[in-house]
Amino acid sequence: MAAGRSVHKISEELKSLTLRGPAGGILLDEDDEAVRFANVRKNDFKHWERVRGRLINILDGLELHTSVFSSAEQRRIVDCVYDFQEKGRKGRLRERTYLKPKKWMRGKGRVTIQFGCCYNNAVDGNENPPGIIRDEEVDPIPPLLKQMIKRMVAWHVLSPFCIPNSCIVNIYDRDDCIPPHIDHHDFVRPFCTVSFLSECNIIFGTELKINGPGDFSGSASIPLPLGSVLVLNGNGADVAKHCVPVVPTRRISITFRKMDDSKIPYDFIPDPELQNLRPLSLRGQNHPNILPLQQDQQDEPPKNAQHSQKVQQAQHAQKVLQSLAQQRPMRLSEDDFPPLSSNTTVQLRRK
Ligand SMILES: O=C(O)CCC(=O)C(=O)O
Repeated sequence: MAAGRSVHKISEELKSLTLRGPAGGILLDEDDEAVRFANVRKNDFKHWERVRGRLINILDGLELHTSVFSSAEQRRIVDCVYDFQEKGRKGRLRERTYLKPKKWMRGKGRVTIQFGCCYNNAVDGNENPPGIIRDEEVDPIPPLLKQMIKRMVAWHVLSPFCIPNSCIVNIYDRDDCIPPHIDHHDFVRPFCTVSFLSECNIIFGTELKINGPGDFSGSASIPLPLGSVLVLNGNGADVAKHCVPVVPTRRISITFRKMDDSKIPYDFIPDPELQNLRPLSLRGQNHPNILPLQQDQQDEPPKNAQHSQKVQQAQHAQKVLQSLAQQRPMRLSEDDFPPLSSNTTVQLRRK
């Protein structure tokens, strides 16, 4: 019973992050959140290219965090995206929130739904240059997508110093793509993209080749697992271009970005729910998901198999979180100095 209280305490604490909709419905799962947080994996990437005579890791600053959103959460988010899409089709979203390509053809583009700001890819009919259109309003970030932001900050995926205040949903149907680009500097770094429905590769390189409509190639390729978050920063955001070539089956991604303060739309109202978000503490002692169970709690025989499994999961979470908290910079290995001609992407695992 006492050990049960400890597990209960963990989930109570994590309820401060409870992910509820405006009507009180649970949007994202909170069960076993300590265990799930402990199971998030972070990969860094290396791919060396010569840029202006210097050999550099063009993927420096990229991080892929896997298992951030569970299958059930992904389903809820995708359903919510379909609702937006339906509303957009029926003209029920604010103008320019929902955009679709003028003509459907292979490699022509994709449906996008933008929240927080109206971003212009290319010079538009009103002669607005590419970038945020400050005097145009779109719908604000909806509750479920705000919950995603809270989760990513709480789980150390996004920095509390760079909390997104805009996002763009990309709905790729078969043969849709996103062409090679570097994200506009009206958005600050880092920013991130979350993947749903089908896995695809995102291609990076200082030079990306356009072989045909939606057919792009580059020197580095990173598979994006479902429910994962790719954080783009440093060279990975600003030296390498990136693109997603035509996809064979439907895929959805949501890109979250913080606007540069000087580019924020004139009528933008900061969302109070997204202010002062804090990551879960990793510093032992004062956070219940890394507090060791009391001795008497550990010794008490488990009441039943399910209960004992919960206790084991909590202990596992405590151990993983403790080791995360104690992490030292990684030691250099041969992987840090790949052969100069290497064109493979080396993935480093923290754990
Ligand atoms: O769909 C993706 O994963 C990439 C999206 C992207 O590059 C963007 O929204 O700028």
